[in-house]
Amino acid sequence: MARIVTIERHILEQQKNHPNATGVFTNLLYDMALAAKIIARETTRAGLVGILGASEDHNVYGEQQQKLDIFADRTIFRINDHTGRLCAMASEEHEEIIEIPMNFDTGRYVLLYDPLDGSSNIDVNVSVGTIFAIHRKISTGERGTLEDVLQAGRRLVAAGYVIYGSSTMMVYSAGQGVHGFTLDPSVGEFLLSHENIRAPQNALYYSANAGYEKYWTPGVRRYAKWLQGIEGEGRKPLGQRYIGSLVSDFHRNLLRGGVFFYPGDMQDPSKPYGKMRLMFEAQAIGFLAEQAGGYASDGVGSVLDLEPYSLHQRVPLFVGNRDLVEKAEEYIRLYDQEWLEAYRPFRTLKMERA
Ligand code: P6P
Repeated sequence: MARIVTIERHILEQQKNHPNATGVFTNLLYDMALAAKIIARETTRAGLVGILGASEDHNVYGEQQQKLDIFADRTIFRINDHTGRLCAMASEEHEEIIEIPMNFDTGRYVLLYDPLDGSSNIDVNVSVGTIFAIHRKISTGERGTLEDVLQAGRRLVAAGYVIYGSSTMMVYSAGQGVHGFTLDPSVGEFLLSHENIRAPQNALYYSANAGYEKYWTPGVRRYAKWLQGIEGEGRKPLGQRYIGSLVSDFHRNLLRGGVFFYPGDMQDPSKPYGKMRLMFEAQAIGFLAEQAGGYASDGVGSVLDLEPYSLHQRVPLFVGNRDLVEKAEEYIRLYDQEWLEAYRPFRTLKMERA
């Protein structure tokens, strides 16, 4: 009979290699698993409990919040606010960092999360996901600060996502490889289903919103043609798959090999940095990609090396098989000098000291 490995057992087994790791970290990941189960239950019933559809609220980006966004955001907050494991949280749906209520103890970790990424797909029954990232507290005070939250991806302790699709999966890494767990609703447990996921050598897909090709820079346009086998050495074309939900697109490419890209462009030269959120999407996905042998770039270099300057800053994102992502950097170096000059200053902006 195959081993039944829950998330808790897997983390405990992994921690044997990390003598100084504490159970706090295990419990923090377990808290995220509980949040995932609660969100999964609502996501699969969204059409039935009147939770479907947009709410009257809007998030910091001015995007209309879907009711499930708000439910997921509140669920993750309520599961984590009182545990004493965190010194602060940050959510894609909140403009400022989220302090731990004064009546609760604080802890050594910081949790950043996008509660329901791809939420515009909810009403059309397309997979959506939760993305989370965990940093260690670095400030000296009792409670967390912006300094604890705005850390480079290189310093991440762990990251993961939950994908609410044909099944509910939780994929995480604590720095020792990427591991996938599938929810068995009959017992309410995530069970190990994909141990040590590695990006396949041979990629099958590329994911990009070709509807925006008009706005892409010359290098990115040529890169897309290279992926299609039209430009360059005439490689075997990759299939184009784009769901419009980062977690779903990334998950498929992670398992089957491929590259996802959402480039910066010059539609507005003062905003050459694209759409992806560094702190709530790119860092976690980039950490997982690297842990699986892949790579994540903003078109210039690793997104994990970017020193954040603002909680909701956006970055271009090319993520997946390392050779495919490095090819994007090469095309940008060769053909996108104008964009590079517009974007480079954003890579070295410094955090506004709170
Ligand atoms: P577009 C969802 O809003 C999201 O942030 C990602 O999940 C997804 O990859 C991307 O935006 C889709 O953006 O502009 O192609 O609809």
